[in-house]
Order: sequence, then C-alpha cells, then structure tokens
Amino acid sequence: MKDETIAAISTALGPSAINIVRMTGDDAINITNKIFKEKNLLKVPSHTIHYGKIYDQETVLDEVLVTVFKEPKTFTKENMVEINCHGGAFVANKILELLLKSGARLAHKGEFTERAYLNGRIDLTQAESVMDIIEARSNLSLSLANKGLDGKIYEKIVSLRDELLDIIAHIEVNIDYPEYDDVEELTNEIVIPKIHALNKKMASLLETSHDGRVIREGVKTAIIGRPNVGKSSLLNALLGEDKAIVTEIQGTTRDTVEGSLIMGGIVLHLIDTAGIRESHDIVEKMGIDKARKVIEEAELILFVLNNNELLTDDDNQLLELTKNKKRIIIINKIDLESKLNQTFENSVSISALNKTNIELLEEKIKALLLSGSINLEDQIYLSNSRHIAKMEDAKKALNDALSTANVLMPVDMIEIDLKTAWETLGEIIGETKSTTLLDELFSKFCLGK
Ligand SMILES: Nc1nc2c(ncn2[C@@H]2O[C@H](COP(=O)(O)OP(=O)(O)OP(=O)(O)O)[C@@H](O)[C@H]2O)c(=O)[nH]1
Ligand SMILES: [Mg+2]
Repeated sequence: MKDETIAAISTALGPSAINIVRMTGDDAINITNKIFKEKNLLKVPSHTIHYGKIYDQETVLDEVLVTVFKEPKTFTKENMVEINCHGGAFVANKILELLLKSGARLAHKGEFTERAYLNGRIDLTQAESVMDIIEARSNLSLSLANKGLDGKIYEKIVSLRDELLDIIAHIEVNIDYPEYDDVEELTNEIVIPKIHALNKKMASLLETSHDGRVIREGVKTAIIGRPNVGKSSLLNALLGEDKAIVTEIQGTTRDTVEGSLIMGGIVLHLIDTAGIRESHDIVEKMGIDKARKVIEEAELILFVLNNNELLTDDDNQLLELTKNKKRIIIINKIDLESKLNQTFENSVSISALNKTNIELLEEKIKALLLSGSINLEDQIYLSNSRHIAKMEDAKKALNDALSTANVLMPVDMIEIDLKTAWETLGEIIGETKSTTLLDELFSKFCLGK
C-alpha cells in the first residue's frame, strides 16, 4: 500500500505576509488539482510554480502560488505540493481544512522529514540536522548543522563501519574456510593493531564532541554570588539591556532572570540568580533555593565577588560548593577601592557598572568552553547527544574486543564485540531501525517539517 498523502501548514502562524501549506504523497497533486481551477496541475512539468486561486466549491478562498514537485526528485521522494497563500492563520487553516476534506490526512510532527528518511533520501543524521538548522542560533551552529545535512557525519560513520566490516569479514572467512590457503590467517597480531587504529579514530571524534555539543546546544551559564555583588548588573552588561532590576538593596533579585547572547559563536543561556545568604524572608529563601538548583544544573558558573569588600563566610561556602564546576571568578566593582586581598585562579576583574573589561571576560569564557580553535572546514564534530552516546557505546564494544584479544583468546571470540560496535554505529545513521526511536525522534520536529 502506498503511503497516505499528508498535509500541514509549514510556516509559523503569526502575522506574516505568506504562509505555506505543504503536502506529500501519491495524491498530493491530484488533491490540489481538485481545488485549483486555473490550470490542470496534473499536466504541468515538475518543479514549476503556478498562479491561481483556491476554491471551496464556488467560493474563492485565496489567491495563491502552487509549486508542483513530481516524484522521485523531491524532499520526500514522493509527489509534493506547496501552496503559498496569504499570511494569517485563518486563510491557511481554511486551505488546510479543504485539503483534509479532499483526501489528505493531517501530518504528524516531523512526518515530512521522516518520510524523506524512510524513503531513503536522507539518513537519520541528516534528518536530525534539518531540526538543527531550524533551531540554529549562531553562525557556528548553523554551519555545523549544514555539515550534518551535507552528509558529513553519515560519511564518517559509514567509513568506520566499513573498516569494522573488513575485519569482521576476514574473521568469518577464517572461521568458515580454514582450509583456504590464499586467505591470510587472521591472528591476534594482525587484528589488534587494526582495532587499535579504529579505536583511536573514535576517541578523537569523542574528544571534539564536547566542542560540538557546546556549539549546537549552547551553554547553561549561572551568574551567582552573595547579594549586592553586582550579578544583575553583569547580566545587563553582557546582554546590553536592562533586563534585571538593579538596586543597592541586598536581595533585589528574587526569582531567576534569564537571557541569552552569542559569544564567539557560542550561545550562552545566562541565568541571573538571587544572592545567596542566610535569609529569613520566605520569598528570598525560595529564590536562594532556586539559585542552588541552577548551580547544580549549570555547565558554566560566573562567580561574582565584590572587589570593595573582604571575602565573607558566604563567599567561602559558595566557592567550596562550586569548586568542581567550570568556573570563572569575576571580581566586580574594580572602580572602587580594592579590599579583597586575595587572588584567584581563572579570574577576571571588571566593573559591570562602567562596562570595564567585559571583552576580557568574553575571551575567558570562550577559552574555557572550547578546547581549541574550531575548524568546521576539515573536521567532523559530533554534537548530537544521541550520536555521542552511541559512539561511546561502540567504542566500549571495541575496548571489550581488545581486552578479549589481549588475553589471547581465539580470534573468532572477538567477533561478537566487533559486530556489536558495527550495529551500534548503524543506529547513529538509522541503518538499524527502531520504531520507538523514530517516533521519539521525529516528534521533536515542528509540524509541516
Ligand atoms: N561601583 C560599582 N557599583 C556596582 C558595580 N556593579 C554593580 N554595582 C552596584 O551594586 C549594587 C548591586 O547591584 P546588583 O546588580 O543589583 O547586585 P546583585 O548581585 O544582583 O544583587 P542581588 O540581586 O541583591 O543579589 C547596585 O547599586 C549597582 O549599581 C560596579 O562595577 N561598580
Ligand atoms: Mg540581582
């Protein structure tokens, strides 16, 4: 049975000039043809655009442009139609309703991309890259997503799997046809270096994957410190807007205040927190509890101290609490007299009020977050946590294979681990299909994509 024809509005339904209603499936062109009277769309060439009107019986719904894509050279490898109608949710919804009445079914989230994958137009990493492009918020994350869509991750995984398969095939031949003289006998001395070489490649992919994840997802960054040290002032200075309230009163910030900015291509999700101290005020206490939770979850801590005061017990407790975190100590209020007679590792002195040394802080943040310079041209960065987790599993299977080989087990004993690694890598690109994985993955997409 051919797949049903599905339809959805692909654009966001805010006030806009144009909306796009999209359909894919065998009947996509047929269905559109029933409600578009100016031309017979069944007779037009593929990849052409047509001006006309959409009719509900005899009533004109909208003046539109219809693009016709005939299978198989389309995003989904199926017939596809895109109707460019006027903006506003009402008219787009009317057209969608009409398509549904005329034989299409409402698409699920991500179903267009899912079909592109299921019909073999793209692999799973490319499908995921489509979502990454939609969600990209910086030039770097966009470039990374485009690399994925280009199939660079796919190619890398395929080449690793090919190398593995080569070893597996050799072992199989040795097991099945031990009498063949012309097949090189595969001994541990030959196998171990091959596995080592593969293991090294995977390790280097995993090494840079942290940078990839930072670029793709951004970094949850907590601004913490005692009351009144200038946390909210720092948030405002970094964002370049007065987002958080700043006063000379201790305990001004109660609830968390969030904002994000792009720094050196990385998105920082900044969270300004309530100043942490012993407090009997019920609202302030709740804010402080929240601040502690933010510290736990944050990947980067911007720890603010007041240059104009001596270090207090509260400061020391907080320093202890965050000592194992990625942290920058910010000595604020350097425009005032220095009373903080202590130096810290990884610190930077600033004035949030006068915006002094903010660039220096930005440099420090960048250096701390990325392990080296980013080279998107020549290097593959794994950035999706699903890919990273699978790569780790595959590498673990290789390590198991190496341990088995090292205790001089017969060469066929390590085959099981090598096959596990091969299958696990296959899951990254979607060679090994699991319905639950697919449902979960594509449900994260937006409608009409
Ligand atoms: N002189 C000077 N004053 C500053 C500087 N940064 C902040 N302040 C002042 O310090 C006071 C407290 O600043 P906030 O940014 O509200 O401090 P906070 O850490 O968010 O305080 P809570 O929300 O109460 O925890 C305000 O009066 C700011 O104007 C600075 O660099 N120099
Ligand atoms: Mg504050």
